[in-house]
Amino acid sequence: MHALVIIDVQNDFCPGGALAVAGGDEIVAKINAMMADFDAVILTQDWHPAGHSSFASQHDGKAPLEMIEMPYGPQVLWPDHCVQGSPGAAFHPGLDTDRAELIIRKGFRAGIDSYSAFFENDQTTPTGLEGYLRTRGISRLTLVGLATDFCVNFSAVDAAKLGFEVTVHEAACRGIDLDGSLAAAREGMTAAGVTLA
Ligand code: VGL
Ligand code: ZN
Repeated sequence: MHALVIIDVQNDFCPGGALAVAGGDEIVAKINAMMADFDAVILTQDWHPAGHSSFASQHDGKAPLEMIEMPYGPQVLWPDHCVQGSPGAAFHPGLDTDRAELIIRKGFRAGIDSYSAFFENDQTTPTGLEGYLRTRGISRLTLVGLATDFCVNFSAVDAAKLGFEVTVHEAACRGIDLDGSLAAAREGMTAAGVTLA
């Protein structure tokens, strides 16, 4: 069983959104066209409470894209984005969400961010996706979506570590590229055994 896992194709990560990824909307039609080729389609949705600890607005004197030290390690600070129930947290209106059999939400705990669809940024708190995939007999994953160097990257590396056969379809991803993070993500994914297609 081979699943298409569509990472965070949400308004806030598309042009005009709070944390816009360049060309984020360009991948929507491609992703829709890919869906028919998979046994299962799964969506992830970045889903933060207002005042989330990853928002620069919650840290005096800090600006978006600066780093802080959290109890679980270093954390990039972001503009307020993907607040639960807000238009920015909604999926891009062009995305065909009807085909999705699961929507996994992440980043909903105020004190911890979650880039990966499998584990929060402490790298131990599970989202439950692993159990869902295993109990459905899904062993192969193709990942697409936003952003290549953050949520796609962390999801792909965790999936590979868990023993899934993972491909990232880069033409259906777009990255943020913060201080070389895109090149580092490609290297990290390759080292983890992820196939970049
Ligand atoms: C993401 C930064 C903050 C992502 C989510 O989806 O890549 N990036 N929250
Ligand atoms: Zn987020």
